[in-house]
Amino acid sequence: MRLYDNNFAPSPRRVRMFLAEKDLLVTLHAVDISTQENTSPEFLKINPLGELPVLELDNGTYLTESLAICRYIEVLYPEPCLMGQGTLEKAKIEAIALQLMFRIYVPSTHAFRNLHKFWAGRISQVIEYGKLARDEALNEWQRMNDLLATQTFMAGEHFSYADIIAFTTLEFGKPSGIRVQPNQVNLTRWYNTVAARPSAKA
Ligand SMILES: N[C@@H](CCC(=O)N[C@@H](CS)C(=O)NCC(=O)O)C(=O)O
Repeated sequence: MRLYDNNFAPSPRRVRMFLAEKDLLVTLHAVDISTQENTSPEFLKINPLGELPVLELDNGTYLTESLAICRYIEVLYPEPCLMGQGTLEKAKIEAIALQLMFRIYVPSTHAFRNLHKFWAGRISQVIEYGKLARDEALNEWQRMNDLLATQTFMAGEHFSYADIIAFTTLEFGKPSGIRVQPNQVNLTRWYNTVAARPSAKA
């Protein structure tokens, strides 16, 4: 298997962290977003959306979407379990994963694209929209801080894929000013716990 990857982007990092938790090594193929290698004709043949990550299987099939890639890996390599044991736990992890993706990750990408200098000159930035998106993400992190008052991890008492989404999203948000606030003690405790895992370096 080969992962089309980018060191700075959160979606490929989700997959790298997932693989690291499973202790799986795959060949990494770096694709440079800053030079728009991801929109080159060669890469668009691999993923017409021009997005990373892409997992190339040994039979030449290309899998896109980090969630789909992780689910594929989870089925092939079920241990350690990252997407839940049993119907209820699976559903709870999926619910939090979707909330994190839509309510925090998406606004974080809007904040990054509209506020960060990386995108200046590459796209038209709307600063006010970026600030609104940043505030939306910050409000949701407060909600997550409240949730973590009564549970160890994002989806309950076990580390899961939801924690991988949350951790990579939080790290991604930092350059856009989306950070854990000093009074968010539960989120701080959770962040330090996840950051101490070897997979956090992936
Ligand atoms: N829903 C997709 C999102 C993929 C995505 O947005 N990838 C970003 C990097 S995090 C990308 O390739 N962006 C290319 C660009 O912005 O030009 C997934 O989870 O895999």
